Amino acid sequence: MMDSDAFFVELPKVELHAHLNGSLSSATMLELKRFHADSGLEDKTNAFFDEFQIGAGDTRGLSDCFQVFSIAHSLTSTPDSLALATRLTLQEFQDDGCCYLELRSTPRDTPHMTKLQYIETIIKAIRKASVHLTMITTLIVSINRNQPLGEADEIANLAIECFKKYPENVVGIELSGDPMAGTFQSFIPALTKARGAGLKVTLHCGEVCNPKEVLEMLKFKPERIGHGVCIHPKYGGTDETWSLLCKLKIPVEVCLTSNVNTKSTPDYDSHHFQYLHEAEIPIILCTDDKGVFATSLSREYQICVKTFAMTYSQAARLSLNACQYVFAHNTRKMLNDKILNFIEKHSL
Ligand code: 6MZ
Repeated sequence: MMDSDAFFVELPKVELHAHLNGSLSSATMLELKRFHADSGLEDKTNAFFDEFQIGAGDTRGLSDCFQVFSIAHSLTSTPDSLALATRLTLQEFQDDGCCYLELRSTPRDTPHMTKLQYIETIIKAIRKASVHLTMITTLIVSINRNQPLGEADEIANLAIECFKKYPENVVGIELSGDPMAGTFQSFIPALTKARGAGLKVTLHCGEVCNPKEVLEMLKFKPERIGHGVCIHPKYGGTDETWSLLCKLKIPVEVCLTSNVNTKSTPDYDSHHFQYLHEAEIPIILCTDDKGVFATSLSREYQICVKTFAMTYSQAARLSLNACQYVFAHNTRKMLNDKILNFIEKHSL
């Protein structure tokens, strides 16, 4: 049997919850800084570059975490730097053994591009990279709940436009951003419109304690939810939120290190993963922001196996199960076969 690091890298995995600007590794950030310097663009990151990563013992929590993304944003404000960030990040996910990536990102107007150009730049970078990568990548368009409602509506319209124009690239829409900002209710019209046009929906749900909102979100029946920390009564949910999730069995994108480092959960041992697992709620292990939290998907699998005393076979089946929930339906069989091949090859 190969060593643990190699096993979890080689295991074909699907990544379904990765924010582009949170996924920039230190190496990618340095490359982007060099690119900025070579292009003669102003670089405002010098003073606070070291603050981009939030490690386990960091004093900063979830609410502080939303400030660090502006560091990445300042390095992805032109079409060329955004394309470079996308290309390097895709390569890193493939090098870590991902066979399918659903990348998500929030379109921004910058002095150098409009929101539409932002989305199209990422799509073009994905298409270009797919010529030499074996990993399949699709895009989920993000709405930040901190933005004014008009902006959410504009982004939903752009997501629909791009979904029609690039159906093989754009697969979904999601709601993220500081969970203390805005209300889910106010985003329902924009999300419903996108869903009506055929986009799949995933929502950051229960990242902080707010049972009323969790109920509203579950009743909306998104195709998947992200985090799902405060749903079980032990974690700030209620009997009603938990029993509804158990009834609907909405797949949860679980981000272990993100939850620990932002202190949504005190440590790995007490992570709600075990409750979801026991209740047979579908789980997809994900990284969230692999750059900010200095992690990788193979590392998340390793942590999961170590923390919850799982076998390699159970870990491989977690990956196999996850591929049923990818938004690009037409890739499911191919992904399933790829992971099954790995399982058979290693007699798991
Ligand atoms: C909620 C998060 C997040 O979109 O610019 N984002 N939203 N909870 C989290 N948990 C830690 N991590 C990242 O990537 C950065 C954006 O993703 C969302 C935030 O809106 C952040 O600004 P993009 O590529």
